[in-house]
Amino acid sequence: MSEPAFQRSGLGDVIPVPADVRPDPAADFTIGPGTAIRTAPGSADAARIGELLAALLRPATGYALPVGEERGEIALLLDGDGDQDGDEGYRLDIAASGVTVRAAAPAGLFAAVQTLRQLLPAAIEAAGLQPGAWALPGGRIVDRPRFAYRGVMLDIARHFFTVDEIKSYLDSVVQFKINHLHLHLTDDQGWRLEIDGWPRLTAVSGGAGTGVDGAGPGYLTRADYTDLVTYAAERFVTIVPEIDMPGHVNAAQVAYPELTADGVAVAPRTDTEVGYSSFVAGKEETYAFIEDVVREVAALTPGPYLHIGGDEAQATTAEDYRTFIQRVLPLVAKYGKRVIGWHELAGVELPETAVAQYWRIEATDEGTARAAANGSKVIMSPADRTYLDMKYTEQSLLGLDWAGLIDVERAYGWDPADRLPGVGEEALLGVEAPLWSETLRSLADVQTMTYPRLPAVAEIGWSPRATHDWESFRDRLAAFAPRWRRQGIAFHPSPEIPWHPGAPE
Ligand code: IFG
Repeated sequence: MSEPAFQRSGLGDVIPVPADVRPDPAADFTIGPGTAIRTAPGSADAARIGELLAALLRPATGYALPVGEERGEIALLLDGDGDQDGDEGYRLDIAASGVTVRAAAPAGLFAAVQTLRQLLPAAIEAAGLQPGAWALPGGRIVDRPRFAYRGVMLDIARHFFTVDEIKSYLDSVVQFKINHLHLHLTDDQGWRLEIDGWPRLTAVSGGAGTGVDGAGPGYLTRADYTDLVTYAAERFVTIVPEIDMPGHVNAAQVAYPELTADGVAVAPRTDTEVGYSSFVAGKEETYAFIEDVVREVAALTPGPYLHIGGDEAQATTAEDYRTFIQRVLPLVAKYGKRVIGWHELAGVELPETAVAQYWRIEATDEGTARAAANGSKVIMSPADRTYLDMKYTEQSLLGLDWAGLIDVERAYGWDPADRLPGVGEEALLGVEAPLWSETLRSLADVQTMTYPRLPAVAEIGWSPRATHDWESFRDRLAAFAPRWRRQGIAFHPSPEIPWHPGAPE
């Protein structure tokens, strides 16, 4: 019986489960001291991905694992079939002679690297030398995503998280082929992105004492944000910045009283109430401010999306909400971005380029269904399934419970194409798991709420619907305990899962 850390993975023991798995037990490949990594000739992206793979394998194996274009038993090639593979698809062949990855685009090579990582024994995740036998199970995987948008959202307004914490979070989510990170940058309690020309947004509303219970001073400078966007792009993750409006704007109004109806500054808020603040739809100052913010955020964001929030605007009349959204939509387009908004936005006529993010728990939503019928895409984030800030059980110390308790099985047991009448497969851009930070104070808290439920949403977003199976997912998830322990991820050891032993407790 081999030590659990070297428990063999089957070729399909991957999360998200690959689309097509054909084991060939006679074709195992063992990475050895002389193994090299060969990358597609002339591709800087492939070379960079080769280096990322080598960096994952070198610490535990102690092998040199040189990366080059001439020779290598592990080959990362860009000669995939674009029609079959799409941007993120890949074909992975593991044979006794070596490993060949074929993809049409670099994102497919990166996806294959995440699969390869999971096919090696858990000990590969160790930061230091392990005795080894680095065997990969033989056979062929042909894989590609069901949905293009597979996201996670981090709320850095209620509680601020540093650039390093966000990078660490990114490193963990890409293992599960998550490819969008939505940053909730502004809310009632804090404004967390520096905006030229409006310095008080961060100087005042990103300063000491801001955040829920005054816990989270901090903000991203322009340079920080650019650093994050670059780091994410190198890992094929698109950053989606959110400036929430017309509600959830108390922090902006604390900094700039001209953004309130009577020009009188409002008090900072460190509680968790929602729905009490609103921009003034009838003031031109509002739109001058928003245009400056949109212009700057768009200029700093290479990704195609700018999220304008739009949720819980209880302090905005329906007429003012309509006026406001109809003024802001053209501003986002003017600066070259596609709008994403929480699904309340769909109460207003939307251009079909706009994306509605459904987040509630009701069985139906007329606005979202209408937007889908008009050609808009929908991101499915039903709070009763995907909100990572919901408690696992009543005993959970962290999190809220307004959308109900979400254990791992509940996070896994749904399908986005069945969630809302009128919003079928063809209307779905994908799925996203939001993590609100009212009750979170550390990266460990973020990890505890994220793992093991995000892998469930990641599998729903990537794997073919026909592969969806709770027992299979549960057993594949069990193998991540030793991996997450070695990675220092403070996951919630849910009793639903038969976690594998191994690695330092
Ligand atoms: N709803 C609010 C969030 C946050 C959340 C906590 C959305 C779109 C409840 N809006 O979810 O700001 O407070 O679960």
